[in-house]
This record gives sequence, structure tokens and C-alpha cells, in this order.
Amino acid sequence: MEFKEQLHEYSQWREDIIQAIEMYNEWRKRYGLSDVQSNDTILNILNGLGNDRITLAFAAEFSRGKTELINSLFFAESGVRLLPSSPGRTTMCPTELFYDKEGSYIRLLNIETRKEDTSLIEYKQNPKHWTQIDLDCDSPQQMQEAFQQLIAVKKVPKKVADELGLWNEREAAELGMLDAEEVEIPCWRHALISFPHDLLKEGLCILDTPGLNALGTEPELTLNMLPSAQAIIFVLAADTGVTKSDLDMWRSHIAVARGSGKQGLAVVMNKIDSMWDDLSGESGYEASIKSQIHKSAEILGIDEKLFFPVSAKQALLAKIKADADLLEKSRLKGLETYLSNDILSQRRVILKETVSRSIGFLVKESLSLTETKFKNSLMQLEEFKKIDFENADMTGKLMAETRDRQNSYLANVEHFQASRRVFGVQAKMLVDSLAIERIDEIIRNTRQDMSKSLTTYGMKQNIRKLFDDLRDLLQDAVDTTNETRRLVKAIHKKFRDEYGFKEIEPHLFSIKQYQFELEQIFEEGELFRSSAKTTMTEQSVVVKKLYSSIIYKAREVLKVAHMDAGTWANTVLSPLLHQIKDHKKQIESRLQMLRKISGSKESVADSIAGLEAELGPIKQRHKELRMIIREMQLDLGDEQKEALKPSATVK
Ligand SMILES: Nc1nc2c(ncn2[C@@H]2O[C@H](COP(=O)(O)OP(=O)(O)OP(=O)(O)O)[C@@H](O)[C@H]2O)c(=O)[nH]1
Ligand SMILES: [Mg+2]
Repeated sequence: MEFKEQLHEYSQWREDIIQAIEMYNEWRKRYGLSDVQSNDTILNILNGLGNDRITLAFAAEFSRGKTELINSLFFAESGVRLLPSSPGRTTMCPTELFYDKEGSYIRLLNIETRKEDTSLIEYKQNPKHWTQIDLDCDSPQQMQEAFQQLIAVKKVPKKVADELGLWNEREAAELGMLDAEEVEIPCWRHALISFPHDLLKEGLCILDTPGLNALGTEPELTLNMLPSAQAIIFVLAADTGVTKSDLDMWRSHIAVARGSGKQGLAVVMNKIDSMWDDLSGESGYEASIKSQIHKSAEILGIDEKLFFPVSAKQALLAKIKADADLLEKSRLKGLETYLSNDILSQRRVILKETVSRSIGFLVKESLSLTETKFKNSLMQLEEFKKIDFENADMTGKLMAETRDRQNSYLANVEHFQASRRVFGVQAKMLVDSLAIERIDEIIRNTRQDMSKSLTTYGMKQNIRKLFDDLRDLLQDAVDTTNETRRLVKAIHKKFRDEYGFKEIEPHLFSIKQYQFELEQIFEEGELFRSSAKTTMTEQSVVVKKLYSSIIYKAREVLKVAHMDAGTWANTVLSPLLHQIKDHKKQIESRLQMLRKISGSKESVADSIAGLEAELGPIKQRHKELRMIIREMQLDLGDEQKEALKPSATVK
């Protein structure tokens, strides 16, 4: 199947999951199990799934054919070479293509914004900083013209380029341009393109990067955008193989972003057509492609299986002219199949994990609440069936006993309310310990110190201090979390010991994951800093950019920690609360039945029938939930006990 169809299937599948989650939320509401917090949690994941995008990032040295490849993979049906691709340096600014319901446009960010502290992500949230050109999607020609902005350059004095961190002494020396008065720089720093193309509409997002050391001068690309892409497509040219600059880029930016697992990575060996030699014919052609791949795989230190020999140029031409033979020759199919199969199935796994992580515990609780409710009703029924209600003393005794139970229960509920208040205070401490104001204060202090220190060494010390401070903050939160966890466990234990509320295992909050992420950011930053191929003059601008992007990332992690702590504090006791409510209702209805029975013995049969009738709807509720869980494709690890048992004992 083609990538297009597979992507369609994937987005259909995602729609089904979204629908199942919506059904689950309805289910909670229908049975009075919904509360504001869990509703928020569910809406959050729904929102996340709705905005799910699959990003494919294309990175390589200049002129390897990234843009041509994008055109041939995705935009051939426009009938033109939609994105500008030409010999030499072409694409001048990183370009994201996606679909935005708001309209069709190209938005361009001034290169001068490099001087500001604001990160790219922050700029993206505010369209007013961008220059916008509207696109006429019915006219590929108009779009093609507008896209010429992607290659726009201008001449500026050397000093200006230097201030922007775009003057590279070493490179200029290589080009013999050290004495130049003026330097050519890109007009734009970043481009966002939205248009209603089928694939983009279905959640595909494409990131095209310029070869021209953009990855080295824009740390956010390497640190945020490449790692978060679903797949990185690294492009080599068959005629040049792995040059020193290809290898530099691979080592500093690509291998880092993909981690050791090399997940979501393809290396395209482009321009295979250039290896064609009439004299050696088909077999010679095949052999030279093979040998080029073999050599390149060895240099990059990765499996040959990750390589895809392709001719992007032939593929684009073949698709535009509907020439099946040429398309076959271009070998684009192999790459398309890889994107469809591997990338999309990986994405499914990730998405399933996200759903499970964010609402799996809620679903588990719903399940155990329903099962407990069924078990209790069943027990009550069996007990009533056995009791000899002819014996008046017996009914009286049972009533007295139930009333006692009710009283001690009410006392315990009061105790629960008291514990809940204590928990509330404790939880607030936890949430406050991660308050964004505290984090921002730490960041503000670092920024101030940083602007004073002019040396890279000084900046490095500052960033170290920032991370130490943030680590301390998290450590504080760890201590508070431990206290809070103990309290939650104690509250649950009390109800478990006294009322047999076995099924509730409180969902516990942990700081570990955020600590891990923070360390990760720190390490990545250090790696980037030490590998960045920047000259002294460029360095301070780049290092500054690097640090603002690290700071931004660290702040995001802590923001999430703060939000998660809040959600957890708000929801952790609610299943227990639901169970307490159920239990209370049960005692009350038992009392009511006993009262009725003591008034007239004839109502015994009625009461038993009433209890029996209650079981059906609970079973139904359970069955619905099980069905929804299947639709959500949630694996709770207990598929064997699908139905409510032991209904067989009920006659
Ligand atoms: N022979 C041949 N030439 C190709 C192929 N793919 C691309 N080219 C040519 O290589 C040149 C560079 O292609 P681009 O797509 O602009 O390369 P790029 O990697 O996007 O380069 P930058 O935008 O500068 O980073 C263009 O002249 C293309 O026509 C191919 O498969 N075979
Ligand atoms: Mg390009």
C-alpha cells in the first residue's frame, strides 16, 4: 500500500481511538462517576490526539537533494517542482509544511530575531512576529512563486552577520572570502507553510532544513525539532558518498538526535542516476550502488538496511509525466514502503502508550469499582436468600447490626474527611513546590548572571548553576511527594483493612521521570556545545541561543511536572470516594429493606427480586466498559477475566 493510503488508515485508526475515549467519558457521566478533574484529564488526551502530527525531518549537507526528494515524495501531483530546488545552496531557512485549519499561508520569521532571547517555539505561538503571504491553493504557479521566499538572501556588512552569529571565519577562509566587506545571509530565519494537501490534512508535517550549517547555528533544530520528529531522513548523494562535512553533520546532529536505538531513521542514497554508465550497463550500475551503500554504512557505523537508494530527480519527473518505467527506475517505492510500514506502525505503538499512560489508571479504577459494586450486590443477595425472615428476632437483630455498622461507618467517613483535609494541605505543598513562579525566579536569576558573563566558560558555569538549582527544586518536591504518598497509602489502607476495599491500588505520583528528562536536556546541551562546529566569533551568539533553548525545554518539563502533580492531587482520592459513596448507599438500602421486611413478611420475595434486578444493569455497565476498553485498544493485562463472575451461583 502507498504511504498515502497507509497514512489515511492510520488517521482513521486514531479517529476510532478518539471515539472510544469519548465513549468512555460518556460512560463515566452516565453512571455518575465523572468529576471535574478526571474529565479534564480525558479532555486533555483527546485534545492531544486531535492535534497529533507525524513529522518527517529531512536533514543533510546542501545540494544532496532533500527538497527534490520532498517534492517527489509528496507534492508531485501539483505537476510542478513546488519547493525550490536547484544546484548549489538552495533552501535558506528551515521550513515546516503542515495543515492549519486557519488558512493557507507561508509565514516567515525575520533573520534579525536571532538577536532576541525568545525561542523559536515562543515565536511560533505568536503569528504577529511573522510576515505572512497568503497562498492560492488552486494555483501551483502562485504557490511556487511564493515559495521563492525560501531561497531569499541579502547582503549585509560583515559586522551585522557577525552579530547574528552567521559569520563563519573558517568557512569564509575556505571560500577565500575573508576580506569580503559584505556577506550573504538568509533573509528569513524560519518558514511555516500551511496548505490543504491531503497528506498534510491527515496530520503529516514535513521539516525541510537548509544544508548550510543551519543545524549548527540554530540549536533548537538539533535539540528540539529533530529529536521530536517521528523520523529523520538523512540524505547522501551517490556521486559524492560520505564527505567530511556529511560525516560532521551526521555525528553532531543526526546520530545524537536519534539516540542509540536509531529509531525512525532512514538514510537516502540519492542521485543514483548519476552512477549510470552506459559501458558497464545494468550489472555495473547495480554493483556501484551496492558498493557505495556498503562503504557509506561502514563510515556512518549503521546497518545497510537503513539505506534507500533513490533518484529523487527521476521520481519527480516520472510522477509528473506519469511514466511508470521511470518511476520504477527511480526506486522511490522502497523508501515509500519503509515510511508507510515502519514509521506508521511505530507511531501506533507510541500513541497507544500515550493513551495508556494518561488514562489507563482511570479506566482500571472504573473497572474495579464496577466489579466491586457487583460483588457487593451479589453478596447481599446471597445473604438475604439464606436468612430465615420468619424469625422476627432475627430481623430485629440484623437491623440493629446494620445500624451499628452504619454508625461506625459514618464515624469513619468523618475520619476520612479529616484525612482528606490533611491530604489537601500536603498536596498543596507538593504542587506549590513545583510552582512555575519558583522556576521562573531561578531562570530569571540565571539569565541576569548570564548577560553579565561574556565568556563561554562563564556561561557554562551559569547553566550548571541553573541545573543545580532546578535539581534542588525537584529534590524538594521528591521529599514532599514521599510524604504525600505515605498519606495516600495510609488512607487507603484504613479502608482496605476495615471494609475490604481491596481493589483500589492508589495511582502514585513520581518525580523520577522529570528528573530523568531534566538530566537528559542538560546532557544533550553539553553534547551540542562540545560538538558545535562554530568559530569563536559565532560562538557567543550560538551558545546564547543554545542556552535559551535549554532553558525553555527545562521550563517545559517542570511545567508539566507541576501540572501532573496538580492533576494527581485532585484525582487520587476520587475512586476511594466513589467506593465510600457506594458503600454508604448499600448500607442504607439494606436498612430500608430490613425495615420493610420487619413490617410485612410478604415483602421478602420483593426485596430479593429487587436485589436480583439490580445485578443486570451492573453487568450491563461492566459489559459496556469492557467493550469500550477493547475499542480503545488498552491492554490492562487482565483480558482473561472478561465477564463478571460468579453469576452462575445466582439462581
Ligand atoms: N542527478 C540528480 N540530481 C538530483 C537528484 N536529486 C536532486 N538533484 C539535483 O541536486 C541539486 C540540489 O537539490 P536540492 O533538492 O535543492 O538539494 P537540497 O539538499 O535541498 O539543498 P539545500 O536546499 O541547499 O540544502 C538540484 O539541482 C537537483 O536537481 C537526483 O536524484 N539525481
Ligand atoms: Mg533544499
